[in-house]
Amino acid sequence: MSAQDQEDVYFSTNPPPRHLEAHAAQARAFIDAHAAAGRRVVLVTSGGTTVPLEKQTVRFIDNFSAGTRGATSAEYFLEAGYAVIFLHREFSLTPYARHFSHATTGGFLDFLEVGQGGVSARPDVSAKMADILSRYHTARTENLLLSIPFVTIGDYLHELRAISRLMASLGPRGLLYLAAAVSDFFVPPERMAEHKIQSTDLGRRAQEAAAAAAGQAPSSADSSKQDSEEEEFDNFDSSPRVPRSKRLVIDLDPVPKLLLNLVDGWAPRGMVSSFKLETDPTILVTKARYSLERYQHHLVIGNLLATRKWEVVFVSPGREDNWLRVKRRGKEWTDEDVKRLRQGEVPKEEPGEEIERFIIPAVKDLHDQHIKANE
Ligand code: PAZ
Repeated sequence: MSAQDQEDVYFSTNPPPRHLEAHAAQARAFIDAHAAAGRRVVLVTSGGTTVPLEKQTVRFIDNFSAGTRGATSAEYFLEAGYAVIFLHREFSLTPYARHFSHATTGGFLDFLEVGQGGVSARPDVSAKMADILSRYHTARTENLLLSIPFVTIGDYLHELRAISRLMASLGPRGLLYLAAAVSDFFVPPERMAEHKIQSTDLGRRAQEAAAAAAGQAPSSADSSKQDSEEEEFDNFDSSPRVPRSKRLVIDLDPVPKLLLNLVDGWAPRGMVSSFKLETDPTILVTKARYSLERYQHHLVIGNLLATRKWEVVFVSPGREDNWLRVKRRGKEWTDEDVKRLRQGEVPKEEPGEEIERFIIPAVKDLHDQHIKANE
């Protein structure tokens, strides 16, 4: 099937999120305003997508990402003069609020106190809060930050396509910075149970009886349990400890790889940079380069789960791999330290600074070159 056919099938069979049209209208107004002002716009995607197991979703599979990379990057892009569309997983980290909403030292209420003049920031955090608040207010009052939420993989792909197509009007001045952790597998709607999947026979039988009374066949997610009720033998597992009838076997389809469609069709003149997350250090660069060649975009930023706040590698066409690393608190990196880091060994202390402080200027530099070559 061609990439276009895959796109058509996916989007015609997976329903759009409820607010897609409203979000697209907001994004259009935002992009038009900044294009008229000659400002660059970046679409930052952030957080993990979910894969619902039921239409009325109680359970879902999630992708790892707190949203730190995306939210932090958004702040540095704003500092670098970009207007930012922040397409993020609902309730994940957001720019500016992240400093207080998910601090390891407490929740946001822990930063406040009640005095005679009402509620105020705790004196020890007040200067930091004033600085962050002032940057947040500038972003809001100057309309430089548009936040759009998603939850599921379907929401994400619909929103990504709609916003990327709008970004096309920016030509090379549009930048797509895809940091979200996107599911590779999903349950297609025709195989998804309507209701909460039952874990007991009682629940399943009640569901089947209700479906029979309504003249409906049970959904495939429910009926797979029927045949297997007496079945102790299992096709997938040669020594099952629990009969198949008692397990939940989830059958997932691959999510179509739509990055090629984005690069070729949705925003063909913009600069597209994606992230590649791996846990095995021996394959990181190879996988990043493979992704670059397969999707023909402009930059892949590779990172290891364990060391992602310490080091990333820029892989881009015609250039040497470029490793960016944060400074250590009160120490220099030795060759041996770097070797261990690159093997995925995490230093004991926290990073001395945010690695996005280095990532964003380096991306901007490549974006400058992209604009120069394509305008
Ligand atoms: O949000 P976070 O800071 O916890 O994690 C960021 C990340 C590791 C999800 C991101 O840097 C990344 O690699 N995104 C792409 C993931 C992927 O390969 O699908």
